[in-house]
Amino acid sequence: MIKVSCVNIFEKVIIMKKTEEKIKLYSAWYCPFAQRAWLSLLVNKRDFKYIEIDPYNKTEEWMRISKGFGTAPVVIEDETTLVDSLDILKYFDNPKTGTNYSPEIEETLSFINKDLIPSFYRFLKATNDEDLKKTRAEFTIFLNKFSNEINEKGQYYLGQNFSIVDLAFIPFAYRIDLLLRHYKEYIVAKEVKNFARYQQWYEAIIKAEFFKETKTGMDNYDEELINFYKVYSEGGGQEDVTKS
Ligand SMILES: N[C@@H](CCC(=O)N[C@@H](CS)C(=O)NCC(=O)O)C(=O)O
Repeated sequence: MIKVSCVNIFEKVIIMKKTEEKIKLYSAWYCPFAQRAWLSLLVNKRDFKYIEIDPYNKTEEWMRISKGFGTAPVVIEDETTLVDSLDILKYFDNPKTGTNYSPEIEETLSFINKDLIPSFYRFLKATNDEDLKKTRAEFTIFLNKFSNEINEKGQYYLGQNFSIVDLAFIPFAYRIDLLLRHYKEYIVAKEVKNFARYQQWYEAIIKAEFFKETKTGMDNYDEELINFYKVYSEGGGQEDVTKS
């Protein structure tokens, strides 16, 4: 298995990124939470400087930048520091240029963050037969719930309006397709009842230029993601992601 060092990845990422200093995005190339923030900046057409960091390396500087949280993403604009990806999505939300937020979607965001995403990680990390069966069934219920609630009157979750919900879930939907297929032989098309609807939503976003830009310019992005998450597929990796 080829293991590309962080330095190589870092160089590639730095070359392709914008250099406007006003907004700084501290990101880790593999991180789905950071990808949310990155997508939001692109979709809402904000200039920013991308800074690749290793959030697991708790240097003094990183802990100072991240206000003691030590997690990616972090976004800084002037005096404002944001350390949570959903807060970042809301902060840059701009219905005129990109995303759309309304308080009515809070319940959906909470479902995505507290049910759907932790259940994805539980399934990815499951190793014994009993856990695999249980986590797979639970995850499939949640994924079907998301799919069933995609509005039929447009290509996005809310229908015609591109929204924060689309950005909140798409980095995970991408990893679900890639990683669960690779590590758990889980094929979304076979598990989601309303798959045509789900696929239409999924492809509308992953084929968009802004999504492609967040794939870091690495030719072997998918392969690198698969390598990065190997330890998760064996039950390791970050622990709190499985908790609601
Ligand atoms: N609630 C945070 C979670 C972010 C998160 O867990 N990021 C991971 C990388 S994907 C991280 O920085 N982990 C470092 C650590 O847990 O020490 C958000 O939504 O922004």
